Amino acid sequence: MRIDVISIFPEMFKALTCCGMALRAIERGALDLRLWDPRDTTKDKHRRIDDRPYGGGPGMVMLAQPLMDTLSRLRQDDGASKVIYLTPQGTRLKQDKIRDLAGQSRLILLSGRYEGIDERVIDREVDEEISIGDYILTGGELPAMVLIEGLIRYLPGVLGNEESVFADSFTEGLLDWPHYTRPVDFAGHEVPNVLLGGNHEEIRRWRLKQALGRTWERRPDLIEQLVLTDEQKELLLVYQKEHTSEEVLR
Ligand code: 4FN
Repeated sequence: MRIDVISIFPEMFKALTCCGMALRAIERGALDLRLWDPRDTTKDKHRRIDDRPYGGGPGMVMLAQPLMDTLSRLRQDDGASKVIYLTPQGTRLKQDKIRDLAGQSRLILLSGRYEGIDERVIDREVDEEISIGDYILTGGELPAMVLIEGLIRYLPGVLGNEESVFADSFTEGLLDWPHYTRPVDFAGHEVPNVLLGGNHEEIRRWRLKQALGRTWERRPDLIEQLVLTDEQKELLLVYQKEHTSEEVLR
């Protein structure tokens, strides 16, 4: 997958590519990440990429010209790529959107600064507006990195891909179950016995029950979106009985 990112701070993306799975994806040729600085297309001697907003008010707006010129420059070898602007006005990013976008061979991501970009760039060039959540940020670079990070695990040949992406369907849409590793006794806190017994069916049911129960407790909105199997309904009911106090039951 080729991803072109337009940002006035291309160096921020070193945080993504210095290490970890994104680096591995690049090394294996599964990810071709290219950064484009709109400042490189400016024509004035001050290399301006922003100006004051029409209508007045605080802050600055990113100029249309450097963004449009950057887009036409990076599009020279292909005009069929989806352009995504990371913005608080966008649709909230969810896993199913990431999965869909992973099917594209190429993406163009646009990260804003200041108060955002000239609306005419959005009107003319942007195909999708995506937001990673409701909080104030100083730029769209981290949101772009969040999206790229989310895409990594769907790229072919990136480790963990074949097994962990598709095989964990029995807990799809659920929060994780609790994880434990050595030692069995950590400062008096022990690992649940079921995980030490080696009964794989019992372990599978315990994990599924924990995943369901924790999702029900912490993210009821996620549970509501699911169609539970008979086994999942049964296990959730057991969890709810175990975790509901006598007081609430009365
Ligand atoms: N943010 C809000 C309301 C008004 C402005 C902002 C805000 C960076 C260029 C956009 C923020 C959050 C999630 C991009 C926030 C995102 C951004 C994102 C983002 C500089 C203009 C700005 C009501 C959401 C709190 C600054 C709410 N996902 N403006 O943060 O780019 O993608």
